[in-house]
Amino acid sequence: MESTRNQLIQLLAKNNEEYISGQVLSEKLNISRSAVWKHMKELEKDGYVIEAKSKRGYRFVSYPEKISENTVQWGLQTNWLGQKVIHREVTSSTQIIAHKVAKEQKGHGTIVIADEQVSGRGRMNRNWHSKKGDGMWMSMILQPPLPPYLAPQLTLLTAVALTETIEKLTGLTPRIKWPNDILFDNEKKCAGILTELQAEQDKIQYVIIGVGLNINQQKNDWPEDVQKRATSLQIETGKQWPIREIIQYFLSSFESLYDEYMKQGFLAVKTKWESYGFKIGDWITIRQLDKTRQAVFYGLADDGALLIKNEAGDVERLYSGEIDW
Ligand code: BT5
Repeated sequence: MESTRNQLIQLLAKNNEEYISGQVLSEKLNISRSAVWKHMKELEKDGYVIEAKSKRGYRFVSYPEKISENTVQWGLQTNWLGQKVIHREVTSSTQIIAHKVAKEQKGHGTIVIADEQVSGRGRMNRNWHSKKGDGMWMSMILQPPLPPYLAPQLTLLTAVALTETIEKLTGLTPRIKWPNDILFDNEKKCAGILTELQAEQDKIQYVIIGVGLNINQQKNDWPEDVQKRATSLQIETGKQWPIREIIQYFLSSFESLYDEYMKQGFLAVKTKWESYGFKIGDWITIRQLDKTRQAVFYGLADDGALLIKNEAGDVERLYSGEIDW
């Protein structure tokens, strides 16, 4: 059962910026008018700006910038992604919560967001530094009707949606380093993607896509080893950025690309990915398990594999590994 407070926020939010009378609110929520007034005072303490006019009622003028289940949904322009939001101020990792929710109730489109992760994780159990209030730390639960071997395409799709978001909102020119990093021409990384999968042999049960984007960090917010490789939107532009709006823009961008991908296949993603791909046409170093070798990076194959020309001149497809230069 939803709390009275949340129902109140939703009623006011649905009404956009129009007034809604205290009488109507008290009837809909089944509470007295003075209880409505007390709730309004509590909301104001949380940063909601509310206008109250006699004979007309109440209306929201603005929402607090801080992230919450309600503020993420206010003005969100998606059809299915983020229609359910789980928010934590502090958690170990949003991936862990998302796995638990997906196991219990599936929840295609549910997102989990945290202000801070104390054990944020990258690939291969590496650490992902996720300080309080400075970034977008989010996991999306998806149930794509796909065989498991196509799941890596979703990482590439996410990278495109994230890159488009950064480019559109900040005017920066981000690049994608195969398969999961977003960086700039200075080779500093501002975002990473972690795709985790629960699957049967030929069917995905669910995918959790974790996205970490550094937004308002300063260089000395990170330990030294991370400082060497990391950057944030604030460092690149010299400006603070509103996290809530970035989350909303990203969700819209992801949803429309995902819908297009489901209708038309990977080609729509591939073309966009290649327009942002880092070092296409250059010599790169490929690391797979304990083997390192050089090759020319050609681009993506039609299925999303990394297409390279090895030193013997043969073209190969790679499905895993890491690249460097
Ligand atoms: C990634 O791993 O880039 C995937 C990161 C995914 C993070 C999200 S946040 C929401 C969700 N919940 C989680 O717990 N995780 C996901 P990988 O390619 O393995 O990169 C990890 C490496 O990046 C580390 O070994 C560090 O060197 C570096 N690193 C750590 N924190 C960083 C940061 N905030 N910014 C840039 N680089 C960082």
